[in-house]
Amino acid sequence: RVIGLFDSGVGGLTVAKQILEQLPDVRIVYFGDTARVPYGNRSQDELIRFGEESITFLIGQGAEAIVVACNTSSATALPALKEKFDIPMIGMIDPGARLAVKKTIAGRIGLIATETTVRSKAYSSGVSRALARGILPEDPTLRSAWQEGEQAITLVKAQGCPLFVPLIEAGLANSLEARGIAQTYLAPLQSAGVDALILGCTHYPFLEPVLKEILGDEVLIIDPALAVLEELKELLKRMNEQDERRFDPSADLAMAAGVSGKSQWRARYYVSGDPG
Ligand code: DGN
Repeated sequence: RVIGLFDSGVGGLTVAKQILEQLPDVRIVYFGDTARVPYGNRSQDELIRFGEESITFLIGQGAEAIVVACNTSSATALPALKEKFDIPMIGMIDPGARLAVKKTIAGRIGLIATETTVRSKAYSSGVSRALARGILPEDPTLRSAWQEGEQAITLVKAQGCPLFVPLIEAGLANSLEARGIAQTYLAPLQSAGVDALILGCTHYPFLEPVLKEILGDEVLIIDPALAVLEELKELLKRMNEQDERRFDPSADLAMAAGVSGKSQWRARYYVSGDPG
């Protein structure tokens, strides 16, 4: 399978890394829009247009599904992009929000992201959607407190971090400057008592060592890429099942030719020459 990923720059590579490590059979085509980075303050129209261009390029490279490996694009452009292209598409927000709901132990979720992602309130809506869909925290105490209405699970603080992406793109993720700026950005989240912090920008895992050092063990860092990976596994399963179903009309022929099971599936390509 060929999966297409795009981001404003190197950020989406943190998502690509998870996929490459966990799904060895998947091929990745990656587009980093380094000519137009950062996306953090782009308008919705621009982000939709950039997304369309990236996806068109990736499809041209053989992509069969797309991971929008940019939270800013996912937060603002995903519905429009899904509408425009007839190809399976996974964004960062809903998987990330679901993971945060599962992992929080105090129900106090925090977010760091680009200004655009913060302004969109996409993660707050994502957390509400996850809860409405019946996703529950894994922590038993919080789970029962929430079910009995004694404890809320919400995004209590969202912090825009406009200086992070330029620092990371400049290769300064481990610099003293990055550390100082991270301290400033994280202080309001620490004051708000967040126990789980969503890295709401795919660039931020590059800063994880610095963030961990500042936050200590009190705050769990949530990388939405891990949840995207799980969603991608599900999608690949569905795509494979669909392919097997599509083979059905020729199944008799295949049986007559003496092939079955997996070999039948491969035979589809041989017989029809039509992979789609
Ligand atoms: N990596 C992108 C994201 O996840 O939002 C954004 C980066 C940017 O260009 N500001």
